[in-house]
Amino acid sequence: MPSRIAVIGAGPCGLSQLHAFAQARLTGADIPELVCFEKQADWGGLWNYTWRTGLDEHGEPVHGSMYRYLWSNGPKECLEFADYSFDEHFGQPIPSFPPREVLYDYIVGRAKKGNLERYIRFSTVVRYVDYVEASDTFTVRVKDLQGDREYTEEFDYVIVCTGHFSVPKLPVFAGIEQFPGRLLHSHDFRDAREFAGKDLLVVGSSYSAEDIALQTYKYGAKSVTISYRTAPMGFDWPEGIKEVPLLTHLDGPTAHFKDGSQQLVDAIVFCVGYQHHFPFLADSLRLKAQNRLYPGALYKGIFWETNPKLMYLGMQDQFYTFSMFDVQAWYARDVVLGRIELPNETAIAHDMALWQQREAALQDAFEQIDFQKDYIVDLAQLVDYAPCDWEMTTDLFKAWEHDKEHSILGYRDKSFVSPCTGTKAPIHHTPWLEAMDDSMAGFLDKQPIQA
Ligand code: FAD
Ligand code: NA7
Repeated sequence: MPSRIAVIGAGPCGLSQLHAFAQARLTGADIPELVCFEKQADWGGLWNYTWRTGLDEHGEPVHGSMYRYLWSNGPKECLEFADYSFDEHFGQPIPSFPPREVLYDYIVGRAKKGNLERYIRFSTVVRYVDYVEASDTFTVRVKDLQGDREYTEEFDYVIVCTGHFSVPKLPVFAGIEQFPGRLLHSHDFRDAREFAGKDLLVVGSSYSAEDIALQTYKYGAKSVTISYRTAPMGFDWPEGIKEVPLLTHLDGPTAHFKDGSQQLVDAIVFCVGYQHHFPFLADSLRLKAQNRLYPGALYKGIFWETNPKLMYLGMQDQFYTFSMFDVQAWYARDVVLGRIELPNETAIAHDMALWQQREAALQDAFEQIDFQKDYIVDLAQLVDYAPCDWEMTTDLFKAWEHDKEHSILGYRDKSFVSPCTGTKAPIHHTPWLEAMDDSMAGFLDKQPIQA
């Protein structure tokens, strides 16, 4: 039995991992000592909203990338914890697309129920992790930010749960230094109202570009121009939002695009994605990955190929989130507890190659959804995570994709059935486009409409 595990980060993944061990303990298993290091003063990861950008109160890079008025961009039924339903947490059925604070409350609710804070050292940033071959352990150097003190401890396993949507990618475009307006990455976007009355350029064509375009439209931007690199999102955008090819250069406030068109803009939000960035890991342990469904070098999407005592959770591009993190956490736990044995190196390499080949052949979002579901089922079948109708979740995701094609402004007004409880969600009392109040009280207090 190994004695100590370091879990780095108390966001959704870190909390899933602590919860998985705590559940095994409740059923009589001997579990190792768990120490979770969390650099923020509170848990919940990205869902723990901060108004700060740049550096935090300790001079550390701000982790948060979420913004005011953020509503879930997928149905909550697809991320529901199979062992802690929304019905249990809120005591009433709630609509399918909640605002951030509601999801934060839900994540934290299960952690509080399990008394998980006993494992967490808050305001403690991990500075460096290295592997010591002689002792087959990891040294973990951390800084207690409140106490202004560094120290090092040894662990038998390290589980990295630090997320990968916090460190921006930032391409350079000619003329950017002379651009007279506001320039920012989506990581630093906090409040759509800042862009009311402005002509905005959004660079990128994925979830951040889509949602920041919608948010700024909703809160009064004069126009939103979305510039894509590979392909437009192609939604039926309302008047005031348009898609154009890639930005080539800026000439003062004028943005020029690949098709020769141009647009006068007041501000630019670069929604060009994030880096998998782990400055606290020794080179030999550090995952280098793009935002993919099956990042290389991780067996089962979790275990560092050359040293499986190092694990990573949640490093995938994500359709599924909280429930996928749970299944990963259960699997990682069961390997640590010796309930699942890892195969030999050849079998590991073969398995990873099969998944990577399959990912490379995926044609569209529908196939990607099936791929991620199959990945989860591959893990779930070997662990005792609460039953979940995974096939049903893919149907929900596909319906959601169609809803977005049908109405990009209206998809959040739809209602879904929970694959965990069978509860049909009511519809929010106010259509998303008119719902300016994103508080939990505002969301829960008024009666929803029965679907
Ligand atoms: P995070 O939530 O990023 O948590 C990582 C934690 O690690 C943080 O608490 C951080 O402080 C801590 N940490 C980092 N470095 C260190 C260190 N060196 N030492 C100690 N602690 C450290 N998902 C959905 O399901 N629905 C949505 O609507 C949705 N919207 C999103 C919107 C935005 C703008 C973004 C960026 C993401 C969104 N996501 C959404 C996806 C999101 O990635 C997941 O929901 C989830 O937060 C991932 O959890 P995580 O634990 O992997 O990472
Ligand atoms: P994603 O999903 O990784 O998407 C990044 C986007 O940025 C994608 O459209 C890329 O275009 C585009 N990109 C990347 N580099 C460039 C350059 N150099 N020029 C132009 N466009 C570029 O990140 P998101 O922030 O949208 O989403 C991350 C999470 O946040 C997600 O889980 C959401 O729920 C919220 P490409 O298609 O590759 O050409």
